[in-house]
Amino acid sequence: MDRLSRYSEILDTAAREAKATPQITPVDAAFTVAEAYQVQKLSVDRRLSRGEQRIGVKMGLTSRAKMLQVGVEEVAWGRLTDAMLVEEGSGLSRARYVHPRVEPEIAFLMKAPLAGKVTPAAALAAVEAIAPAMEIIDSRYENFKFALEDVIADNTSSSGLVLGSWHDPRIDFSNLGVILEIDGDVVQVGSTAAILGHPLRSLVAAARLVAEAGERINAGDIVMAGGITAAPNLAPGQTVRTTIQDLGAVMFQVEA
Ligand code: OOG
Ligand code: MG
Repeated sequence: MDRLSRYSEILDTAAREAKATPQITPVDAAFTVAEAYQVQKLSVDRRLSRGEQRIGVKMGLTSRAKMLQVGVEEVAWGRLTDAMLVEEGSGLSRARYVHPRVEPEIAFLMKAPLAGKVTPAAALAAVEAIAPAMEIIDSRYENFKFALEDVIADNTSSSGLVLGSWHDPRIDFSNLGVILEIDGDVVQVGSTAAILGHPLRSLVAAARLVAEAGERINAGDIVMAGGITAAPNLAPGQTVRTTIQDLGAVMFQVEA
């Protein structure tokens, strides 16, 4: 097995067994971003070969708060599958994750394909609807520590997403207030403007980055725009809720 396939197997196994694995970059200084995206594809292909379906893509590290939290200052993308969907209002099992965190996000539902260099207007025209959302991220690396190449190889920590109700995308969603509550306490506040100044810029970047990998965003895809605030840790017993101005709330519970 070649080196990249071996990394993909290690990361896929770490995700399936919810057991942390050492970072790649400290022992493989030659590991590049391009190789990391190949590892990501190989590891997601393993999931698809087990029957999971591709449902879209996610953008990561699109806000200052997120970049500062993990010390990586580069936007990255990852692949979403149906196995990551967590039903809104339901409970998720803490035991299935290594050290999960939650991020308030905004999700796009696409009605037309998008790829390459596109304008914000063209990106918006391809959007069917927007929803308040949360992403559950779970780095497969020990202590949630990684360099850019590591986190890309690890599918940018993707492990779950929760979607709220869909809204007409023609509303102005450039600067909507965002509140993240755990057990009724407000733990993070922010604005959708934290996402690259406007969430649409994240979709524009997604179209470009996905095309660089020879792929595209398809009609019917979900695109997660990226965390708006720093991501708090999840623990059993918590009720987690994100409310976005004009878009409503989305919630889940953490079970053992
Ligand atoms: C990397 C993934 C970041 C986001 O929305 O910024 C991400 C991580 O923090 O583990 O999903
Ligand atoms: Mg995210």
